[in-house]
Amino acid sequence: MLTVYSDRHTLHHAHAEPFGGTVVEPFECPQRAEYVLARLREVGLGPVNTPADHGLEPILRVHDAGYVQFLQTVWADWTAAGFSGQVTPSVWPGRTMPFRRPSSHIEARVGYHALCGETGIVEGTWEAAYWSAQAALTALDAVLAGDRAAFALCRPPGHHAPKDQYGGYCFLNNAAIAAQAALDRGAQRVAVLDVDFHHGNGTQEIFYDRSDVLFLSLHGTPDQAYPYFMGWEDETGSGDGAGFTANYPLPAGTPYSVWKQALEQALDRIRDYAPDLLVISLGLDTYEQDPISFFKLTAADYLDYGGLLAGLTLPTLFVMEGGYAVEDLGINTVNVLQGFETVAGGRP
Ligand code: SP5
Ligand code: ZN
Repeated sequence: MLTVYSDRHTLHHAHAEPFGGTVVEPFECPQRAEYVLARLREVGLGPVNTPADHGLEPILRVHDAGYVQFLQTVWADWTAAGFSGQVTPSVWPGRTMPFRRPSSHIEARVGYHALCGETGIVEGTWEAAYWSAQAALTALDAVLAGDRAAFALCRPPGHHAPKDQYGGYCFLNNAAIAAQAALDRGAQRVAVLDVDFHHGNGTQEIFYDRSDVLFLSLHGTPDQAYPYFMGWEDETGSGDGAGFTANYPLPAGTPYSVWKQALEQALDRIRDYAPDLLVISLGLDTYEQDPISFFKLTAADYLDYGGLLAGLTLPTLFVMEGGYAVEDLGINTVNVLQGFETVAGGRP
């Protein structure tokens, strides 16, 4: 299976993350991608290509132009205001404030575009996010050209970003950008299955009122897990999209046996939908040793469910999302891809 990877991800390296009343090293760190890259080379998964530049156009099919401009200029504006460290929101348009007009102050613009406060922005964040999205688009090229599957080793991740907000370590929604690009290039229907531990709120929001993308997410219940305010079972889509969102919230301690039942329900929904393309938002933070999550999957479980995904016999694009047990992230990620290939029968 082809992997697409850009070493420019290292340009995004936040310095600190607020966590449970203290400040810690960011969980979402450059070493994550390095471990995955090392493991897929070790097992000989397949070639590793650098992304081709598809420009801003496919990004702007999903994200607001004003938001993209914000990401491009936020670091310069932050430092011009005399600030340093990393871009950090300190104020939001509160729930009861009537939103009349945007303030042009950098602190206001940051608060306007920030979903939450744990995600730092540094000088190279935009460039890293841009090439992360290009990796998803380039891996999509391979699948549209006939490869059975391809892997976009994206960093930073994307699934928490709706059209004009960043947070949850995400800036550009790589999976959504790829799904939209597939539609723009002739696909009729795309299914996005989000197996990251966290609800894919950004992807859900982007496609919520549309029937050309079926969005499904297995995740920690909003009662107990970030992003807390979304991902309930009764969020099923609206308007034309009614019935085209499916959420499977699961409680703390969920073992693979239970997680797998939810997965099989999701796979049934995908089979009924009969999409032209399957996009997997591949987060490995369902792992039993993940430091910020609470499911109980083991390394062997990743091999198993990779095979179940292949059982759909669909062209499949894997897009890297979360996973913070860094030293085991390579094994777990590549286990999903190898489990897939064992059932799918390798390339193409
Ligand atoms: C892509 C992805 O996996 N993003 C995850 C973002 C999670 N960020 C918030 C984590 C909050 C953890 N709760 C802190 C409790 C401290 N005891
Ligand atoms: Zn996650």
